Amino acid sequence: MTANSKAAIAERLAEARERTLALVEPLDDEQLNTVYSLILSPLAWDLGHIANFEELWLVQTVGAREPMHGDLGRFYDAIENPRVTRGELPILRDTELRAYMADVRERALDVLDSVDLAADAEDPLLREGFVYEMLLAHELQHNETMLQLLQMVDGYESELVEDALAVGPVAPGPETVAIPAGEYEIGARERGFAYDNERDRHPIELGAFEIDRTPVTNAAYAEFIEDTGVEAPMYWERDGSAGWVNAARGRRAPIDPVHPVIHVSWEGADAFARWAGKRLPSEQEWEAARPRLEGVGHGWEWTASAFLPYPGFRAFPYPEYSEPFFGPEHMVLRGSSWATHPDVVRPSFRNWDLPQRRQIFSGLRCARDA
Ligand code: AVJ
Ligand code: FE
Repeated sequence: MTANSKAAIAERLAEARERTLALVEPLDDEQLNTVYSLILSPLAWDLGHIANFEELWLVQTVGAREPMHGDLGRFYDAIENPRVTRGELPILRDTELRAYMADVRERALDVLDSVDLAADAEDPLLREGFVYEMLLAHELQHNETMLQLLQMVDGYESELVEDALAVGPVAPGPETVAIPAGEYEIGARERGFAYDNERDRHPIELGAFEIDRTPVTNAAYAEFIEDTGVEAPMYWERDGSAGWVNAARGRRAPIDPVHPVIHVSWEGADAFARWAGKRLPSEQEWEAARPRLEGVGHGWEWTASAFLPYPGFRAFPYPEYSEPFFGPEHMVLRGSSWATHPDVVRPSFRNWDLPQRRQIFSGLRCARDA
């Protein structure tokens, strides 16, 4: 790799950090330390965790340097510290937190100067800049987690949120696309950054199925709720007699009937699909159909698939990203949401969460056997 691409990496790291800091810019230190939800971290934890993850990989692992704050890292370990405990931890806060983020970045850029990122580099972490891609993805993914929390902050306003939420309506047109039975390739290709859970790319057999060209809209979900009494999406509140408003960020904004529904649990998504006489697609069906789907990108889409390893799965570079979550208790979401940075999005990307969760920007589309 050339000096040019090192410059490109440094530039992208700077852009991700700008985005992270822009998200919290409207908040004061007290708000950063507030526990708004027991299923989400206080923002100060996310910020320190982003920097600590960077120190761990780009400074300690790649640069062979000692940690700057002794064993501080154990408080930012996501597995050791479940979200419900994160408000109480002796993590960095306020001025110290900001200084740590800046110091880590300075060291990481210093190390970047001296590493070999060639395609034939000896260390697989460095080959084609893998570890830097991982770092970027990690910070940008935490931006989305932060945006989940920011929906709970009354009065939170940000241009970034306004712009990203300004989606068009779900386009009218033919309702479903037919996908023929056959063999399809699933998973990430050999080259390019992907997480361990997206490999190995492998063939699968699918029966013929139909999948909705567009995701389920707010109007359709509202009709389903009225008909069944199923729990409304998170942040929906009754508006007078019949309608609903969206109370995210402490505001009461109209819900646009033609926009894709979000903040739906897997349980709600699955119930909707059955109510509509259909079912959720499997994640393999979703990936096979991906080139023919519209409306992808406003909300993650729940699938019928539990989060399981692909054949030949090997944890890389650290087991805690995927392995502890494999099993029937986590369901896969595909696509991306308005809060997902484009650099995180690819057809093979697998997201997951517990089936009752609604704080994520999650909707659905339906499928059925042909
Ligand atoms: C892929 C969104 C489920 O937030 O738990 C961030 C991403 N992993 N740091 C999560 C992640 C480690 C992960 N999800
Ligand atoms: Fe993380």
